[in-house]
Amino acid sequence: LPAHEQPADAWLSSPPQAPRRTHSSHKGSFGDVLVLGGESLSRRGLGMTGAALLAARAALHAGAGRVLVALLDEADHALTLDPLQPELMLRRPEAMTLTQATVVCGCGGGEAVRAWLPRVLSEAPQLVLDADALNHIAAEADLQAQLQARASRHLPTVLTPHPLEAARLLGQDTTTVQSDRQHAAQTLAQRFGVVVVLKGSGTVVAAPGQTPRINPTGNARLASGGTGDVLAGLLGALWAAQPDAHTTLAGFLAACSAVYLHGQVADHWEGTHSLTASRLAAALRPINTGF
Ligand code: B4P
Ligand code: MG
Repeated sequence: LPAHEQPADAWLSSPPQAPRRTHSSHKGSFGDVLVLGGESLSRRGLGMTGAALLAARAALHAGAGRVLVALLDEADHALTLDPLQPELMLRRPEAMTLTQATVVCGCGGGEAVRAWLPRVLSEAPQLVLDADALNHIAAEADLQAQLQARASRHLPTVLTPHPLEAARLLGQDTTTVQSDRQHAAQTLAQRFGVVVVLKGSGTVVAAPGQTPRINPTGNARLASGGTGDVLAGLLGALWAAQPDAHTTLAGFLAACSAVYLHGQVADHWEGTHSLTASRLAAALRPINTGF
């Protein structure tokens, strides 16, 4: 069935998961999200700092306990504050401890993120890889081996490619990927031992040993720059909050929940303002709050 005709129950048989935000909870109960990114793909033009900040804002609004941001472009190292979102904690990349957080890597990041990938792949206990991180991995067999090594060490990873990024990872063209999206997502999931979120109309979530899911929510309001970065941050927040976050199943459920909620905001969007990525991030709410 086309995605928009999928019964919601099929998706909700594995319903969006989140720990309850109980009365006694504190920020440590919901985990840290660490966003690494921000540089553009080419040194010819900077300007992807926004991608990392969008991911970070999304994680904050979705209920992460703490959100840390490492902007990889040297020009941004002097920044200590996001004035529109002062809750975010900007840190120098070299001052980051990767081992305590759910790491979201690659929203922007350009060439600089390449240097960080070996450390991120080896140390992050939970890892979301997007955009430039995926493009570097697609281009280098060494990085692909390091990604596979994470699976052997039972360190879970979620990849969030759009069709072009998936095509690069598979060594195919976009038309082939789009001709059988579930197959493409499942092939990537098996090859690297990871969860795969193949984005686009009818986002597919695949993982080894799981039946691929097609997200029934979302619409073309999401077809604008930055919404993918918001998804990555939202996913990081939902994953960080899982009590058993260190499993691939937790990453799979967080991915299912994130794409569902991301699409739902677009489906419920009303009013005269268009749905920009900033507004999408600001519209996110923690789930399962009980209030
Ligand atoms: P980039 O220039 O790398 O774009 P980006 O920075 O990754 O943008 P962003 O992060 O906002 O968007 P993303 O797609 O990650 O690459 C863009 C290029 O890649 C395009 O020029 C094109 O060549 C290729 N490409 C990208 N998407 C493609 C597609 N679907 N088909 C063919 N080629 C494609 O994240 C966007 C978010 O919005 C995702 O969550 C996605 O699921 C959602 N979304 C977008 N349109 C939607 C729709 N119609 N229905 C439901 N959800 C939708
Ligand atoms: Mg993207």
